[in-house]
Amino acid sequence: DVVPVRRALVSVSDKSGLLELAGALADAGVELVSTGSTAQTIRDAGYAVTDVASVTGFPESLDGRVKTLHPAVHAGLLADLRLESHEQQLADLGIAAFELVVVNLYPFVETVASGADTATVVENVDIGGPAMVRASAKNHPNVAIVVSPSSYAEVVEAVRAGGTTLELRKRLAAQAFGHTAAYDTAVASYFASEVVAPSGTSDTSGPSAAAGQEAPSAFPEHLSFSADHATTLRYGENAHQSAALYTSTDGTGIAQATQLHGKEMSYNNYVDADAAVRAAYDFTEPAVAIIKHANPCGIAVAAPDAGDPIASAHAAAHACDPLSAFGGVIAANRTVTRGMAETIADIFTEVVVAPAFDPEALEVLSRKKNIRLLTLPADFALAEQEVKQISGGFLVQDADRFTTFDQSSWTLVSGEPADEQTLADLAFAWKASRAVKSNAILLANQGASVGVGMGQVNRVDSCHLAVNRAGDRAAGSVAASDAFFPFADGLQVLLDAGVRAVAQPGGSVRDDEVIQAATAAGVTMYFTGERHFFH
Ligand code: 93A
Repeated sequence: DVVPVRRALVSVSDKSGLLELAGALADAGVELVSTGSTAQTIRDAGYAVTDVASVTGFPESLDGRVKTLHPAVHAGLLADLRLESHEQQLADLGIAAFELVVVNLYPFVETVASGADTATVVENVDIGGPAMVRASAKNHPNVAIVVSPSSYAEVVEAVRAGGTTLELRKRLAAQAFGHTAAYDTAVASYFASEVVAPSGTSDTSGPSAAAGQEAPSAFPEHLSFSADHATTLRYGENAHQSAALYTSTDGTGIAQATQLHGKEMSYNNYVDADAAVRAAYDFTEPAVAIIKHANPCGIAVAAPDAGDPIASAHAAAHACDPLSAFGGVIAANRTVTRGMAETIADIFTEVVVAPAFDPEALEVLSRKKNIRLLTLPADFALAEQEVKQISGGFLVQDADRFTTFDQSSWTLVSGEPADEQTLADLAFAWKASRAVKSNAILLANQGASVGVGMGQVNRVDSCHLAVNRAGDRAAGSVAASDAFFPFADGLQVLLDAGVRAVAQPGGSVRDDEVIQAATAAGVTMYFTGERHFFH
């Protein structure tokens, strides 16, 4: 299965390492075929190179939009020379096969990051490059496809040793498909957020409003509070701060909760109850979130076969981090049962908030004088807009929701497609990670968080925290990250701990590095295409 390399197609935007590669291939007697500026660079260095136009018999045209998109190139990439019929057809057509393809794509992500206008960004959507990459990766029994300068040395070594092995070609093909998938994810998210913009803003440079959204020009009317809607609180975040709760007039959010029992709600109780409800209500299945200082110490959904689903979700959420759950705030998205109440009764808990309590549950929990029990209205909804105060003003934004949660739109960028259970665990981890303060890393297994890393100022520390909290439960768990991995280092912490699958938005300039780390570990990774910062 060793394929000797006689002819290579080289077409690269990133020219780093190009001359060393071209020199080594030329010395090994490999014929080089290249596009415009790649050929020029090689020729200027004194090596022989064939212009792709002389292979296609067609000039590079339309400002470079059509260079390699030609059957004389693609038949040479796609012919399966294990088949006599393919070999015969190539001979009849007078087309020579390529055994090595070196392509890296137009710098799309870098062009977006530079703040370029839409026309320039669109011109940097590479069409011919991905076609060659995918054709060569598909045809890996015959062709080695190289998409990163970091693979040049290994490939040169193989060429010198007599050819590429099937093992190497398979590995390169996996990287190649990951590379084009990441590239298309970046293109798709750019189009969703920057091109499909409100009329009149589509050609401006710099950040524009999210698709179809107008910026709120006036302070939202339902948030125009009056003293009629104020409740004085005993104190604020600390005992020396005075505080009040102002309730909005649209009937949404935790401020609408009715207290059935316990001590007066404090400022911090409201903050944590809000975070808990936000987390639990992200799930349609029975779910429980346990919150401390606005971060989850456990989130879980009910086991599919549980006799008492909400009690099973609570037990699993509590098991994530029992130490931190001491003094926590619990939210359930279903009626609290006696079973759940009996478990809570043994754990010091500040607040339990749920749509309702079974009478026996209320009886059990009411025996504790201080525990605050809150119910939510039957038509409970979280607020559509969020307001955050900064000194001298307010920031207003649409609430971050999973209105478009659709796992089928995720892109597999590394490893095998996940089986049903793993996909379910990834969906759970991804949703749960949204409740974690950034930078968020959440490890999960069987519908329950097993380790949460939160609030760190770099993603590596969040990964360490999640792995340490999970302990021996990290191995075999799945991971979600609220934003992309800027480098492979954070992901590597998860891989070293034995995480089996990962969901993250993607979109980093170094996605390739990150995908390669996952691929090298044989770990499945999906790009979700959507970031969920929570600060
Ligand atoms: O404009 S394209 O989408 N059309 C093509 O036919 C084509 N062929 C190669 N882009 C195309 N490429 C890309 O050109 C490669 O992916 C590579 O990034 C770049 C190399 O062009 P040059 O050698 O002129 O720098």
